[in-house]
Amino acid sequence: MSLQLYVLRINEGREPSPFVWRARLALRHKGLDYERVPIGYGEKDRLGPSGQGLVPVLVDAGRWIHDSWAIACHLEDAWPDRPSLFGGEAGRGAALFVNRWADVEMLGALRLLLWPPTWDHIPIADQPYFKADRETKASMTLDAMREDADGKIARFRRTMEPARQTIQRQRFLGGERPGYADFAVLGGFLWARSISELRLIERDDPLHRWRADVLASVGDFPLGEPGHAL
Ligand SMILES: N[C@@H](CCC(=O)N[C@@H](CS)C(=O)NCC(=O)O)C(=O)O
Repeated sequence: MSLQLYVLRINEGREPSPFVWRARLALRHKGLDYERVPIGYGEKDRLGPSGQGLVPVLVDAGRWIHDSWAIACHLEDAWPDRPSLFGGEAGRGAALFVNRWADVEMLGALRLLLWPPTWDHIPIADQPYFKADRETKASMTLDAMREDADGKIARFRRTMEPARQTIQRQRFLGGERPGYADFAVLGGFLWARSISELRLIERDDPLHRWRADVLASVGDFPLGEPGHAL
């Protein structure tokens, strides 16, 4: 078996992409060994064979697969005997909804909070690209994004309410076992952890218990120090 995962790596070995974290958690859940291939923002031409320029990209025996959801589906279909990411077809459908909710609502609330500190940790040569790209996407400057951090954290905490209510009734987002719905959401927290020491959730938030349980489920997962992913 030969698996390679292309990941985004910035200063001090930080890996900020929430989508890459999803893929790493899924590979770990499946118990699959793989090689991580780090690239910088200026090296996306190395993803050429995938036909696009975003990470994560998984290369499985010469086949290039891009998009974190497509990677999760590939892992589930190619290794059906390993621990399931979805727990069946109905679970796959529900996990897709959670994945899209996390893309739109959760990451939507996190972007304005996390793009500025991500920029702080990007090699100087790549900063102009990142600044122009993210400022266009957000229709505001990175400096403007830095304003009202408390308001943005409050919005993020409200956004997490459906997840909070779910894990107060069951152990994981998909039920009693961890799975891809959990990894899709945890990816956002691991992005935050990789580039900041922001307290995204309050000390007594039930999401702490859930986060710890998801991480425990993947065993000895290399996270590094707070503020330093790996
Ligand atoms: N829908 C894609 C999104 C992938 C994506 O946006 N990746 C970002 C990293 S977070 C990226 O590669 N960005 C490169 C860039 O902005 O130039 C997925 O789920 O994998």
